[in-house]
Amino acid sequence: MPFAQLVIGPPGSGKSTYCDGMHQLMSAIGRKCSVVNLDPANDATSYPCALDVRDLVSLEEIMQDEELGPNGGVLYALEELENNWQWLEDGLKELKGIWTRMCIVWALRCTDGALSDDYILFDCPGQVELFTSHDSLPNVFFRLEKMGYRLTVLHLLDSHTITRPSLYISSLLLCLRSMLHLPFPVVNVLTKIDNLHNAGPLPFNLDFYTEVQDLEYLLPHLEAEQAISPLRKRDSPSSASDPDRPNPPSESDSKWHKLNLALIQLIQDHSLVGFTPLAVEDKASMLNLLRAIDRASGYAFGSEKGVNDSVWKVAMREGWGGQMDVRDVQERWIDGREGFGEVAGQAVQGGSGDGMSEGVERVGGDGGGGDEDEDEETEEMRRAFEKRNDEKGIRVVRKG
Ligand SMILES: Nc1nc2c(ncn2[C@@H]2O[C@H](COP(=O)(O)OP(=O)(O)OP(=O)(O)O)[C@@H](O)[C@H]2O)c(=O)[nH]1
Ligand SMILES: [Mg+2]
Repeated sequence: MPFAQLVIGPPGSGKSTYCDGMHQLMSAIGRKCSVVNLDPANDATSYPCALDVRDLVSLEEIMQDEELGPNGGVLYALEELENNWQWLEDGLKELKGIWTRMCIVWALRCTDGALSDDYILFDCPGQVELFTSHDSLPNVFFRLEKMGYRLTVLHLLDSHTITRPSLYISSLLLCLRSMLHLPFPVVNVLTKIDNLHNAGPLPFNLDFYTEVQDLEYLLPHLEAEQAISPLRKRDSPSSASDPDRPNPPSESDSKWHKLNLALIQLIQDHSLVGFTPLAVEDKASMLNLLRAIDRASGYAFGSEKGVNDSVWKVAMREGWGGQMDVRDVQERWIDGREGFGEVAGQAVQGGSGDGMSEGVERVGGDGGGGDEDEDEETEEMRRAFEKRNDEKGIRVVRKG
């Protein structure tokens, strides 16, 4: 059965970098995978691009011919893609043909004849309209589903959003809106978790933000933020004499309070949103996310289980990838912020990659139901995996 990840998220949330990192990880664990670029504004991809929407449409030409700005141009380009669906369908079939021929060469059996082992990562544009209100992207996704792909939406959000209560609430609402617009299994991800060491101290631990529970505790922080907002001050006559003085409660404050409360209750009552944290260069973090995606997509329960798979794929299916406790993430990336700075620096500069191998040890230690359950075979796989990953770490191209 073919699988696909639809990688969406606001501009700059890390979609292309993630596709690069996930492509490297999947290649390292022996899962055949291709990346398709659906972002016409992506003028340089750091991953090997199996299919590129820019071969179908040119954003520059659209902007010139239709007299559109970059945002309108991207929406127009996606409409072009929808109207030229055959281009994408043919490209994917051709890709599958290439894989099948490679399978034969590698003497691996592709038994179901169709799009058997296909696994595609779709790197999508960041315009929020595309995944909250515009029709073209969902229509393309529905057609992929018709082709037989098992789809999972990967909604990436920069972890910077948790540093401000209002930003966090609006990101949660964005997740709900995109879930309404794209009715597929979804995994919400807080990216660049390694950057959180630059933010000031947070009022709550990371699990508060990833599990999205007890949001009423956020209410005082949200209201404190709103009380010092220039917008609210301008509305309040009492602050005219002293612009730095927080406003006393007014009628408009009580309206804000009711709105905040209603939003928090809406999010919490449905318990539909949660986040997986991610630092893209950290293998433990990537493996943890891949396991979450495998559960959401059904890959973990695949019908071909174990028949044609490499040891790496079986290991992932069996849960060897390990689960990363969000408290470990907190300890490593947020509480241990000073120590991390040096490790991250080495990894980014292409140094020894200590940060990554440390992560892999943690996964190995916690994974697959505990050390006592690990039999000799799994232990051997782990050693080989670590050796392989020492040779092939995740090295993404950092723009920033
Ligand atoms: N520190 C850190 N930086 C990251 C991580 N992931 C991505 N970045 C950086 O975030 C910036 C934006 O990443 P992109 O992958 O271009 O983001 P995008 O979502 O594809 O952006 P658009 O295509 O413009 O919507 C780049 O400078 C990346 O290097 C991460 O895990 N940690
Ligand atoms: Mg991109």
